Amino acid sequence: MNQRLSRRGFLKLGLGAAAGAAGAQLFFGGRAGMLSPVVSAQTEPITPRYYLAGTDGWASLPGVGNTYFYPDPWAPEGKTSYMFGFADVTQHLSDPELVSPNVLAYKEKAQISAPIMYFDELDPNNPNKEAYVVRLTNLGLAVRPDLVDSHTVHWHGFRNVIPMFDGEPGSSVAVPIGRVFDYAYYPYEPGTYMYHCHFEDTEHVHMGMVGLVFVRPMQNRGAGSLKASRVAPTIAGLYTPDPTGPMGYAYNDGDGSTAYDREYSMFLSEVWNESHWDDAHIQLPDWTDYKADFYLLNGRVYPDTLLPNYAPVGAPTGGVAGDLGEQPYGSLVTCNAGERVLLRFANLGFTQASMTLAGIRMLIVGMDAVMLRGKTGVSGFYETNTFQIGAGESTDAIFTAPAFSGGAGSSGQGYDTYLLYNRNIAGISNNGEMGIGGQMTEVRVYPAGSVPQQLTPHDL
Ligand SMILES: [Cu+2]
Repeated sequence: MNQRLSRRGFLKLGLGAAAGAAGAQLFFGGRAGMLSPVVSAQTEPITPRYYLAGTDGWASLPGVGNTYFYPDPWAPEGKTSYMFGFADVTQHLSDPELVSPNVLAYKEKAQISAPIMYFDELDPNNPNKEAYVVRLTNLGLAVRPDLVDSHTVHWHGFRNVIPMFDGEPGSSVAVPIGRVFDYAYYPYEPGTYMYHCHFEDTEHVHMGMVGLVFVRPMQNRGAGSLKASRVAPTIAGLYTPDPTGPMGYAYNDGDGSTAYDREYSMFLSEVWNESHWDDAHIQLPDWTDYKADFYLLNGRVYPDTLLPNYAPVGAPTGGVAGDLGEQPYGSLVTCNAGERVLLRFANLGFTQASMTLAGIRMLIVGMDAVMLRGKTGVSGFYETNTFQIGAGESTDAIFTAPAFSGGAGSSGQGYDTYLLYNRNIAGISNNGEMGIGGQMTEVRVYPAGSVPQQLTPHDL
């Protein structure tokens, strides 16, 4: 099998043969990345949209400490907790594979909340059926060189999975240290998903190899769509904003009911100190003892959640030196009065969260990447201040920012503040300490026309 194989030839061979070829390439030195064209009518390799590097690293989770397992005494200055994760090395896609010093420099620089990935729904009428590709390499672990685990990328809840690219290592492909593999996807179902490494998944998910991925609907673009002026994404995943209207739609609603002006990712995960210490110190955690000590929102805990997005370490902008270099995502929501804001929640901690937006009703329009609308068209949208979100679930919530009140109660800063937080009281504590922390952030509503148009989801 080679990359010139036609689509017809591929269909004749079937996926079983493709999987066999994958094994041959993996074990006999072929580049697994050559597999990506097999699932496409294209004869040239598809340029990956994202390039992830699996490795380990250290997170900064501020809290009162000095328990046995926290802060980890081996942690570098400013850090507290060992972890595994993915680093975003998309900017180095054109570097030589496996030997790029730019990519190798990310060893021990993983993100505890994985790179936010987003895609446009594929056009079901496009005969080329070109897949999206996510490239994964495995840099190994700096602190645990004895631990030679592979890594994978698995889209949780994704309904159009190609079995070979599912990332469940028992039945598809995992990436050993020093190798590269291209995962291919056909996203035909818009919505909010999450992805994670599926290798030793209880451990790797909890250690940080987990993040949010979402698919934006066809309705956002194309002739005759509600959003004809939208421009196709670039390789980096960036969109050219539409200056004339809402940024997009959460789903193919047909009537604009899921329109939004801004969108933010709200990824929920957790840290059990003992397991993170165990993995650094060559011990084996007993997962039946699980308890969450930190509850993370986009990889940080309050009040760090209010700090801006940072370019991750190694980014072209130079990254940020300091404690949060590998926790690049803030969770602060800024908007103008009257705007509709989509919050994409996904939870891959191990406990249920009870997310509350105090003072603003949220319109729940989707759950688990399904628009809440029955087959007969009856709307299941509902308004609430609080919703429950269990492990492995996602929820799409749109709120309309209320009128600006004059900034009363927020020290005259020029905006109104509304708290967004986990009402499970443990979820807003940092390591059990008094006071607030954890899964909490703010929605700041400014007078109309104050906040510039959002250029990219989550202001990335
Ligand atoms: Cu892994």
